[in-house]
Amino acid sequence: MNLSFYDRAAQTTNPTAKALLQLMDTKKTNLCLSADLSCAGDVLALADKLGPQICVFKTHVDIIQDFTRSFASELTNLSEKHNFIIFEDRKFADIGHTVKEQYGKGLYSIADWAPITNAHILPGEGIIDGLKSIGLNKGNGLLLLAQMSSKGNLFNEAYTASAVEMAKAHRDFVIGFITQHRLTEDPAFISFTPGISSTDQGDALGQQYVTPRQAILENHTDVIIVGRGIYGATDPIAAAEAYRAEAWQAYTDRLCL
Ligand code: 5BU
Repeated sequence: MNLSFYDRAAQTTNPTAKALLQLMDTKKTNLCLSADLSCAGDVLALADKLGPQICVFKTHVDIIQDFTRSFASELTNLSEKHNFIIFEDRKFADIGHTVKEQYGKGLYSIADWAPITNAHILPGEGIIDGLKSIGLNKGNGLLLLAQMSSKGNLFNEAYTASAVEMAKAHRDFVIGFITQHRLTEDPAFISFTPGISSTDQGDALGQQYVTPRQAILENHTDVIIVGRGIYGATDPIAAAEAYRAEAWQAYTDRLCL
C-alpha cells in the first residue's frame, strides 16, 4: 500500500487521524519524539525545541514528578505553536469501566489533553468501548498495541491478528497500531513503531532496536518513535533532524516502490 499520507487522510473519519496524516504531509515529518523525562520543565523545553521537527510528541505522564494541570495546558499551547499532536503512552490494560475512569478522571485526566493514547487488547473489546465512551466525542483516537519491541515479549500472530480485527470493528475511534510491521493494507490505520535507533542494537533491559529505514521501508510502518536516540544525544536538535530526514526519505522511497 503505497498511498501517500495526503491520500490516506481522505480515507479516515477520525479527526485526530485525519489531522495527523495531513500534518505529516504538509510538515514533511513522520517522527514521533518520546519525551521520557521526569521534570515537567524539561519536557516542555524539549517540546519547544524539537516541536518543529516532529509530527507527534509522546509522553509518559506518570514519570513526571512535578505534574500539574498547567503542564498539560502548556504542552497543548506548544502543540498549537509547532503543529504536533500529543500522544500519552498510557498503555491502558483494564476492564472497560476502569479504563473509562482512568482516561477521563484523576490527576492526569488524559482524555482532556492527549488526542492520542493507546491500549492493550488483553482484556477484550470492552477496553475499547470504555475508552471510546470518553474519547470519541472529544475527537480523540486510540492506538492498539499489536506488537512490542522488547525481547521475549509474549505477543504472537494470533494476538496481533485479533488487534487488527478489533481495530476494524472500531474504526471510528481506533486510528492504528503500535507495531513493528504493517499489519493491514487498510489505508486508514496508522502504524507507529517504537524501538528505533540508527546506532544501537538495544539496551540492558530488553529493548531491541531497528533503524528508521528498516521500520519504514522494509517493515512498511508509518511513524517512528524515538526517545533516548534524540533526548539522550549530545545535540538533540541535530539528532532529531537526522532521524526525521532518514524516516522521511524512507517514506518517500516507499512511495516509489
Ligand atoms: P527509547 O528511548 O527510544 O528506547 O524509548 C522508546 C519509547 O517507546 C519508550 O517510551 C517506551 O515506553 C516506548 N515503547 C517501546 O519502546 N516499545 C514498545 O513495544 C512499546 C512502547 Br508498545
